[in-house]
Amino acid sequence: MADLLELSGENAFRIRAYRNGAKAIRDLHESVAELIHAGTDLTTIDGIGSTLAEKSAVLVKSGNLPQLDKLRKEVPPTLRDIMQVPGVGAKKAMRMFQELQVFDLASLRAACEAGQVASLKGFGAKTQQSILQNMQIAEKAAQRLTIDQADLLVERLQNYMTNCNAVQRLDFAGSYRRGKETIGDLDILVISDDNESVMNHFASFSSIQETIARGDTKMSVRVTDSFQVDLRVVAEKSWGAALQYFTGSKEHNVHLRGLAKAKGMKINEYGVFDANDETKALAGADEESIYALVGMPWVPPELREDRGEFEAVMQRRFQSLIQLSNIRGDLHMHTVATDGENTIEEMVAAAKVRGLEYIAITDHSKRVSMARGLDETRLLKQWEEIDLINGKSDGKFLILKGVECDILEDGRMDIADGCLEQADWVTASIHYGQRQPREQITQRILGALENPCVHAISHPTGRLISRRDAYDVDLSAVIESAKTHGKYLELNANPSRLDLNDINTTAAVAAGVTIVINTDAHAISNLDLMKYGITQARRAGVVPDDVLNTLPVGDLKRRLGIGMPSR
Ligand code: DGT
Ligand code: CA
Ligand code: CA
Ligand code: ZN
Repeated sequence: MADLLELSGENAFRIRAYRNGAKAIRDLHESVAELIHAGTDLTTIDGIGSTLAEKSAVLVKSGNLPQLDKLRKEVPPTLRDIMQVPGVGAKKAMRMFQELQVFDLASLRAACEAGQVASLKGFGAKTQQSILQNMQIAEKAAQRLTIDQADLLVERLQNYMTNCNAVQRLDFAGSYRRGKETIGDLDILVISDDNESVMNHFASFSSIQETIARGDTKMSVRVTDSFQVDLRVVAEKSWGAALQYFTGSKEHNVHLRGLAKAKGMKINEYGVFDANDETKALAGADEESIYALVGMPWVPPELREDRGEFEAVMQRRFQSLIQLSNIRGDLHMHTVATDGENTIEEMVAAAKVRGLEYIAITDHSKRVSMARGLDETRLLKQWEEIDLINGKSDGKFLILKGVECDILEDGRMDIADGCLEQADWVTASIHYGQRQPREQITQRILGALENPCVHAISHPTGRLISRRDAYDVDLSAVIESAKTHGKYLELNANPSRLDLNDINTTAAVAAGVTIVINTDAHAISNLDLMKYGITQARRAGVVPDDVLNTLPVGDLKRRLGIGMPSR
């Protein structure tokens, strides 16, 4: 509302009142909606006057605010993105809207490239040039890093920061610690009694482009490609409280603070305090004691999303969430026969180095012609080769004869059943016809699940993180059918897929479906992507028993009927 008021030329005093009010509500230690429902007088909160209190109540109770709706009609809300471009304020944004119909970043770029902005009175070629340059910053800042991209930066920062003698302890909090699939900014937390030295050291990190803000205990910078990194320095006695607070999520913290309040305590980033005597710290040095005070076990960061972690049922899983060391095999990977970079033998050697007991070779089927997908003849030949390699081994490692078989646009399987029957492991995928209507895509996947030759569905929703949405599929029908037919659903560990996602994985496991976590490796180094699948599985509350490839090789053979005469 403040942004829209500013765009519409409202006076500065009123705009500031809304900005201050928004900040006051954002910083509250409880949900403003709950306060309003409980009949609390919001004007007792610093920064909220009677007008704001009244409007907040209307917004919370009815779900909308007439004044806001009216403003949204007068001023396109996307103008706010334009205001984020350094050097473009509300006045410039509004003039470009009125005179050039520029209403978002894309139309701003087009207007600049057509030279229209330069010809506006009071703008000129120089302004237009600087807008174009600064736009890239605004566009990139809006992007989130995938978890593997974040890891590259984390590793460099970790090495660099631990070189500073004043740093006693360091950890990464925020969405990174929660293992979210994308990261908006990095939050570094440091223990030190010499804030100045830590911040000076941080300021000299080679990739820093700009310092956004610097205070006594915190500092925000932009590094290469406009990514933001926040640093906070805390005292040892507040470490746990700060780590807990800055790990979030905000929703988790709001819930936790509510529980503390009901027990007469107050939690903030410095510690847990007696609500009646805030000089009395009850805990703060470690996270465990904070959770213990509200009567709950320590919550693994991956689960801190206020999606059930406060319930006893979920808490029983906390102690036994899946870990990378539980994984015994990998049932989806490619070789030089199609679009992989390594041979079967090379994949086997790399898998052994990583402590695996079995892998499935699942090259593409012929429909994926770009990857030189295998037809029946080439598949059978590859399986003969696998038999040979298995025959020569000491029996401790098993290669499953597999295939990633396309589900064709018309629902048929790309490989004939007579051939599929001879495989140890068939995982079915959709790569073509992803834009078909919901009904059709769902039927294709259900058809594959009903085929007795098929064991699993790979990357079941087809999404590519930040690049392509999931296809339109009735996933509950897929989960139900997988359960009925005893089939497996994949959690593809590739950080640009992570498909199933956390929420869908929870749904599959809750329905009693066993999942399989695979790397879909196209090169030996990709076998290391398994850890991202594990993180996503932990976010879904998954324990080893929920996952097929935690089984030792003997159990896996029995489960899949490998080497049994009847198959
Ligand atoms: P991101 O960076 O968008 O991927 O997500 P987060 O969760 O890392 O969010 P971020 O970096 O804004 O803040 C880190 C954590 O700090 C967040 O999860 C909870 C806490 N936090 C930050 N700002 C606030 C705030 O204004 N109010 C509350 N209650 N918590 C906050
Ligand atoms: Ca963050
Ligand atoms: Ca942050
Ligand atoms: Zn694949």
